[in-house]
Amino acid sequence: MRQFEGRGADILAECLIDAGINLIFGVPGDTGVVFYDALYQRTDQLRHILARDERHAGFMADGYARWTNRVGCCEVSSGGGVDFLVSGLGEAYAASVPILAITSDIHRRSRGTGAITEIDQEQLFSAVTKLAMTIESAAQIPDIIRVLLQAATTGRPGPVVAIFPEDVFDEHASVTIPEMSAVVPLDREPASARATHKAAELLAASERPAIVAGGGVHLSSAWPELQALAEKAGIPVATTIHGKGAIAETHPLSLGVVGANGARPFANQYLAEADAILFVGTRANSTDTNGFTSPPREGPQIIQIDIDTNRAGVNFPQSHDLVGDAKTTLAAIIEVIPENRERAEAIAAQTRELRTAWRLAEVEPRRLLEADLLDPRDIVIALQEELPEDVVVLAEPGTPTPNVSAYWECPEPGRTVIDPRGHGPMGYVIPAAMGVSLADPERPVVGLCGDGSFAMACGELETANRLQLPVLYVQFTNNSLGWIKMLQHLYLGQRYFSVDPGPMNYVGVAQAMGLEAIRINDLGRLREAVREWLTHRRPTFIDVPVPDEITLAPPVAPWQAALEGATSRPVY
Ligand SMILES: Cc1ncc(C[n+]2csc(CCOP(=O)(O)OP(=O)(O)O)c2C)c(N)n1
Ligand SMILES: [Mg+2]
Repeated sequence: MRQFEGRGADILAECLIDAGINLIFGVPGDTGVVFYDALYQRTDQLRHILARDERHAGFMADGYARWTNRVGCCEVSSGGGVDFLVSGLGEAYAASVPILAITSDIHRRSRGTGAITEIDQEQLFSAVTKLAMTIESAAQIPDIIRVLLQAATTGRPGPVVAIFPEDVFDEHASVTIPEMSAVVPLDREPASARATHKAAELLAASERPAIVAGGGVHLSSAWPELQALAEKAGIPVATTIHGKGAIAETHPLSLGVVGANGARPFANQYLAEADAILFVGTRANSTDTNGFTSPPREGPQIIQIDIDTNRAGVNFPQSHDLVGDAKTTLAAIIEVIPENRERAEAIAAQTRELRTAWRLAEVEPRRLLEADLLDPRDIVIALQEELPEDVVVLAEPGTPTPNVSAYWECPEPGRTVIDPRGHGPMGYVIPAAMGVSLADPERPVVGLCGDGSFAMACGELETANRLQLPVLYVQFTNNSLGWIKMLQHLYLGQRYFSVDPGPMNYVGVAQAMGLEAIRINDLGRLREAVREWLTHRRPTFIDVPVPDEITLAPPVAPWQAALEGATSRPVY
């Protein structure tokens, strides 16, 4: 708690500093220039990262927040800026990522005049934020920022917006700045003791139990508790894509990713046959459960831990719900659940066998129709073999997501694979990888992209070059919106429509943005290029030609079923 006197813009900057925020991703605009002046005077405490597009400023803050479990901060201006930022927050909202967005707005005197950039920002942001508040006087700034940070970091985290009419930035005030925090989670309330005991009883009584861990385990840093429960009670752990890495995927009790996108078939099968499932910190939606078959809605005993009352049990209405933080609730279950080392050993042996058999089947080279294309599976495996264990990998929708989910194996618990599965927005990885890299500059960061996504985000590569960020982008190039083409292929009689844009000189574009860029269609050469990159860590782009999904189906469970004769299109 401290006193401060100055312009609204200075008060805001001081609040951010007190909350421990030291990076802001943004794009300047007319209504925000006074805030930029406040930032200009504080560059030693608050670093502003100039993005080239407001969507990307949102995605950078999102990547930063997923990696650090702290609030990511972005700022944009009225009109075009806020319109674009909506696209940068939708993913974060759906994926429970804490972001504080600061927006400027027209002068209060101009309201209703049809001023250029005028729009109702609270309404605009209402579908992509937990809370959007307009600040009507400089004196209110500290309290409102504190409330917004609290909203972003408690319960199910998410984006919040502070909207500043430009004259509030100019207004002088003398304020008390209260204590505030930008760390997630702010509270760690466990579920009730009664609900916890019942969950422990149900799990102990089951014969074929399983845990499905989601992104909530990462948000709550519940990795040690998850592993300890699995080991004590003998329960194998699958994860959703957002939960990937919640337990080390090399752990004997790990089943890897489950669901409709990137699951190992044995994981889906295990979940389909389990008699008790503990969901932890996951929406447990159709994609996470392979269309509610792994596990099915009817039959097994479902237990669901979620911090959000509105989430626990929604998709499995007969579930036993535990409303609480993942870490403390798992710890409470561990306290009361009986030890079952015998079951742990038996399941570990079985899981090891399934995993080994699957791995062996997957090392067979697959015949590709065109000789100079690489198999996305082999690219992912080669990258993992060449990259150090502490690398963070980001995966774009399209080819990267199912291949990384299935073939990348997180060696340690933690959110080292970041995959935007809230909405799956194309164009996320190029900027989000920069957010991770800026949060942790020593760490190697690798973004796996698609060519369709590249077209949406390539302008941002200039930022990676300007800041000389140690990011390696590897693009799976099929010159197609391959994912959608595959849907037309499987379910719409191969009537391909508007899915084949013209090819682009991707390497040329990346070079023009200042990156080292190269096209590689040989696995050995790719390995060499990765090793080279590790020695210099300059921003680099590698364009790798791959077959599209219709030629070589990725591990997407409903597609594999369709190829074997199933006719119904998956419903999200
Ligand atoms: C912003 C946005 N628009 C549309 C979609 C729908 N969509 C999902 S995957 C995909 C194609 C992606 O193409 P590309 O990046 O080249 O990946 P590929 O499937 O070819 O590997 C599209 C259009 C989306 N996910 N995001
Ligand atoms: Mg493509």
